[in-house]
Amino acid sequence: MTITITAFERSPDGGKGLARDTRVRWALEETGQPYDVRLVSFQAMKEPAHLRVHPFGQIPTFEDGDLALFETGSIVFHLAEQHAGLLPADANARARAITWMFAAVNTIEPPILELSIAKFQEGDKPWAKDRLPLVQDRIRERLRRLSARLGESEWLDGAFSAGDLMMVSVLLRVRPSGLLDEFPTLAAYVARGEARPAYQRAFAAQLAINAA
Ligand SMILES: N[C@@H](CCC(=O)N[C@@H](CS)C(=O)NCC(=O)O)C(=O)O
Repeated sequence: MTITITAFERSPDGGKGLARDTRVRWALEETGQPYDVRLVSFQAMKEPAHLRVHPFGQIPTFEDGDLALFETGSIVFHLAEQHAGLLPADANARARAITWMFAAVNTIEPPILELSIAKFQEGDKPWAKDRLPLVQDRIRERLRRLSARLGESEWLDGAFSAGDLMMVSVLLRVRPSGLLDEFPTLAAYVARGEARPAYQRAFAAQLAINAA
């Protein structure tokens, strides 16, 4: 049975790898799992067939036999549990890597998401100009502390793990704002993630669809 994920028929970023199917593709590549992709339009995502798999009408989804999942954190965690390469064998190290996965989606990603909402969905509101710097500062505060924790280390906790995969993926989404480059330690960390052959394959696969 082949794994099938969903991705945008046309990603709003035009193939810069910021749509969240990229992190799932990356995990599939790191763990050596072949997969198919079902492309969906914005309209199809809100129709019953897709809503049966993704209750919020979003991408990506993951289907493998009779298992259907949504939420990238859960999908990457599932892959990391099923296959070698993304979680350490030592129980404590494994728990710490999982903690970083949660930190990525629960602590770092929310203010980054807030920034795109402030810019693209609420940019025309009368209070938008006052709100933007507040959101940017909330991101800076998170990045400052993450950068301090990473320090001179290559990855967040020992060898590359699903925690790094999720963290790098989340940080990539803030790079277009210029905020990531204010933290050279984190910019270099993200570049290390992007240099991994598995990331490159994932990136190229989503680009091929969007450039077509
Ligand atoms: N927390 C979800 C977020 C999923 C998400 O926001 N997906 C975006 C694409 S990156 C989407 O489908 N946006 C279209 C929409 O919400 O209508 C996850 O990590 O899987």
